[in-house]
Parts: sequence; structure tokens; C-alpha cells
Amino acid sequence: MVEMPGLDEKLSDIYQEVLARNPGEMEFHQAIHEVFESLGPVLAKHTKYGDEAVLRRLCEPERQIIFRVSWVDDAGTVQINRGFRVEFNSALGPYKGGLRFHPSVYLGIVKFLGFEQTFKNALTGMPIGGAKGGSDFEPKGRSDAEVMRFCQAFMTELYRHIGEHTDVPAGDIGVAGRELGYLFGQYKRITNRYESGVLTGKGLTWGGSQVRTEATGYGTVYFTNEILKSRGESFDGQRVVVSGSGNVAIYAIEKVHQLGGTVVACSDSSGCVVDENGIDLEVLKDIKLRRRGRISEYASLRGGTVISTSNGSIWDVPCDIALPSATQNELNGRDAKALLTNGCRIVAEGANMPCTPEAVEVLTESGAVFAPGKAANAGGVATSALEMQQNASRDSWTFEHTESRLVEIMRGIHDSCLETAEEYGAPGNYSLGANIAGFTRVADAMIAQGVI
Ligand code: NDP
Ligand code: 2IT
Repeated sequence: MVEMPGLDEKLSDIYQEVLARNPGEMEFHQAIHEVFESLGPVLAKHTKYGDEAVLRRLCEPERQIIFRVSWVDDAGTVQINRGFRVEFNSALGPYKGGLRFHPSVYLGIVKFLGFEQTFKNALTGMPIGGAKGGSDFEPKGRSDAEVMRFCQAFMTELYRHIGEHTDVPAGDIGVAGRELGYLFGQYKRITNRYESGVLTGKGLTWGGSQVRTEATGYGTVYFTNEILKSRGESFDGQRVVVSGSGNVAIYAIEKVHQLGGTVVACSDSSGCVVDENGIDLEVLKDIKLRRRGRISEYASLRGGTVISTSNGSIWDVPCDIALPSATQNELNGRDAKALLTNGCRIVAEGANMPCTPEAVEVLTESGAVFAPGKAANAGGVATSALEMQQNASRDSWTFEHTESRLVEIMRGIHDSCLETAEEYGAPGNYSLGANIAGFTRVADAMIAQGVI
């Protein structure tokens, strides 16, 4: 077999097997390759991980569910979508991970996200396994009633696979408070159980946790703040670019501003806006959260200081810190070079796998700091685990208490990445640290539980 670049012989063989068993699923291949590239030193040091064939088991989801979702649109036409839930790994706890509603969703995307989630969840140190799900449903342009009927149809199949001790979904792209409400309502109706812990990201008056809505964006910024602190710096005066303008991006912008930085650009799938005075968050929230509008409307609402573009790249906007927070593979090698040329020194992933392998290589080789999503955006799922904890004890914590837990968790993940990277001979390499720290925690639990 041909050895893959960056992988030793054993890893290369397993990777070839993965390619053959999962044809056409390029995001899944990419996510596995990225983890495998880090594992050489840990396999060399601890033969048990190779001997137990843990790696082969880690690459094969425990269960993959694909189902039809039929629903009736406002015009009375029957619509058919495809639903997915990939229960990837339960070594550390019930399957846990979000649901994504976006037309690009197919099995390869769900598997890549479930694989990443397994390591991310391990890094939080909390008792949660890895999963992901979703549908190729496009919520844009759909009425609330259509979204409700879709969610009800989706849950009518999903309910039999989930449960507070089995599998606990949450939000992701296209799935937030509105959708989780409809999903929870349908679960309750079918099962006749008010099982709060079956979903996270619920509304604050019916079992949700303070800070869960903000947690992914806030957490990414707290993680970045730890990077800055480790270099004797702070957010004060930093110029920041955040891609996307959804849940993760909006609350990343909010926390950067609270910590003294200025976010000068954000985007959506049709373009980006640059506001040299700093993105006006109230205007952005009004467009995106209240009216579900387009980012281009920001320009008309804010006047002359704003450039709206549908063809320039947000990564051409000069900044000190970049937080890609939209979607996978949105920042490529060319973009990484443009960021570096313009003085960017830190890239922390708010999204899952937004940087292509070429971008990561360019950033790492230049000496810039690269913080991978599985570490930097883990605040969302960590706060989901805090929501599960509150649901299990029928308690609800204050915003301040919950946020202080989030800060502590992000600091812990940051330190564990750095300490692991140091231990395995790659000081400052957050990717290697995150991959090895996540891997050893999952692998140890898998070995302890036997070949299952
Ligand atoms: P939202 O649906 O709230 O927002 C997504 C944003 O990204 C929108 O601005 C959207 O633009 C843009 N976007 C989505 N798909 C594309 C695409 N194919 N090309 C260009 N832009 C795109 O999702 P979230 O903010 O929740 O999620 C963003 C990222 O963060 C995802 O990678 C997700 O997996 C990750 N993440 C989310 C967590 C959460 O708790 N929600 C937790 C951890 C990670 P448009 O509206 O035009 O489509
Ligand atoms: O990618 C992610 O970590 C999420 N979409 C959140 C998952 C969760 O269960 O809160």
C-alpha cells in the first residue's frame, strides 16, 4: 500500500482501510487524517493503543441511522428529506452532539462531525460520548409552521433512538432555540415523558441552562484569551475578524467586545461586512436573530462606514486574530497566507474544521498560533453537559455561576492541550495536544470496557 504523507506505516494502513470503507466521504477522511497525523508519538510511546486495535474501532461509528423525513409544506406539497443520526462513540458517556439542518448535509458530513465530537467531548473532561445528526432540510425561506412540521416529522423517527442516558442531541447549523423547542415538544408528545435531559439548548423557562446559547462563541473567545494570557497579552486593542453571523459568531463578537477587542468584520454565505468602528452587535442581532435576514442589510442600516461585498474574502481584511465560525473548509491555504501577510498571529476555530489542511500547515509553519475547533469551540457542548447536570438534579444555576464554570472548563482544555503538546515533544502545538489528550481519554475507556 502507498504510505500517506505524515502518517507512519500502521496509521497509513488503517487510513487506507478508512478510505476504502467510506468512499466519497471526503470530510470524514479529512477529519481522520488530521487526528492520525498527531498520533505517531503516542503510539510509539504506548503500544497498548495499537495492540487493542483501538484505532480501527475508533474510526467505525457504533451506530449509523438514516431515515426518511416526509412532511407537508404550506402549499400542501409533500416534501421528502433525509435524516441522520450517527452515534459515534459511547466510551465516555451517552452519545452527545448537535443536529445540523443544511442542504449540504450527507452521511460524510455527519460522520466527520461525530468523529470530531468524540474527541472534543473527551477534552471537556465531562461524561459525554460523541454523536452528530441532522438533515439536508433547508430552513431558509421556510415559514415557522413548515419548520415545526419538519421538526415533528424528524423527531417522529429520531425519538426511538435518543434518551437522557442514551443519546442527547442539541443544536448546530440551522438548529437553535426554535427548532429545539419543536423537537422537544414532539418527543414529549410521543413518549408521554417530560424528560428534560433528552435534548440540550432548551429554553430557559423549560429546562434550558443559562449561558448555553452564548457558550460556543464565548468559549472560543475565552480559549483565545488563554492563548493571549500565555503570551503576556490580552484582548485589549486587538483587531478581530469573525466569519459567519450565526449563533457561534454573534456571541464570539459579543465576548470579544466585552474583553476590549474590536471585531471589524463578519459574514454569511452571501458575503461579508467590514465596519471599522466595530460591528454593531444590536444591529447584527436584530438582522440575524430577530428577522432572520441577510448580512448585506447591515450596510443599509449602518450607513457609510460599511462595505458590503459578495465576492471579496473576509480573510483579506487585516486583523490580529481570526475566528472562523461559519462552516467546514471555509479558510484555505491562500486565505491563511493573506491573513499572515496582513499581520494575523492567532487563528482559533469557532466552527468545526473551518481551516483546510493546507491552511493549518501554512499557519503552523509560519509560527502563528492555530487553535483547533475540537478544543476552541468545546464550550458549547461543555455547557450542554452542564445543562444535563442541572436537569438530572432538577436545579438551575445563575448566569454568573454557569459562566464561571465555562471559563474554568475552557482554561482546563487550553492547559491540557499545551501540557500534552509539551509532553509529546511539540511545545505550543495545540492541534497535537488536543488530538492526543482527546484520544488517550477515549482510548483508555474503550480498552477498559473490552472489545465491544
Ligand atoms: P448557524 O446556523 O447559527 O450559523 C451559521 C453561519 O455560518 C451563518 O452565518 C451561515 O450563513 C454561515 N454558513 C453556514 N454554512 C455555510 C456555507 N456552506 N458557506 C458559507 N457560510 C455558511 O450555526 P452555528 O453558528 O451554530 O454554527 C457555526 C459553526 O460552529 C458550525 O461549524 C458548527 O458545527 C460549529 N459549532 C456550533 C456549535 C453550537 O453550539 N451551535 C458548537 C460548536 C461548534 P447563512 O445564514 O448565509 O447560511
Ligand atoms: O459541534 C458542537 O459541539 C455542537 N454543535 C454542540 C453539541 C452539543 O451537544 O451541545
